Amino acid sequence: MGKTQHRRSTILEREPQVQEPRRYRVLLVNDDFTPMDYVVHILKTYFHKPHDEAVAVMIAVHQQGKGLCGIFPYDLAETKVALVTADARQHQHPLRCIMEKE
Ligand code: NFA
Repeated sequence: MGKTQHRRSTILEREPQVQEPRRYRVLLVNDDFTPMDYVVHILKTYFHKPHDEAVAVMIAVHQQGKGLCGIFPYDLAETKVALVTADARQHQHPLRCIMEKE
């Protein structure tokens, strides 16, 4: 024989052929003008936070400059950013909502 024998790998041995969908962090960014109560309202309305959690996230954003609202698949993250941004602009607040890869 002499030659090394290669054997085909079975489908179960190969790399998985699918990836988990990427997820995106949606964040609020602090500013000097948006009222605290309005930010709490946003967190309750669009991120389904209970009152105390909404207050805690708002304070974290206020103190640390940014805060996590949630982690979502791309389309949902994009939708949340668009809805929050539209709401803030309608109320003439400069609040920024951004998304970043997890
Ligand atoms: N910093 C804002 C204020 O003092 C409150 C705020 C919190 C704004 C979180 C944006 C995000 N009114």
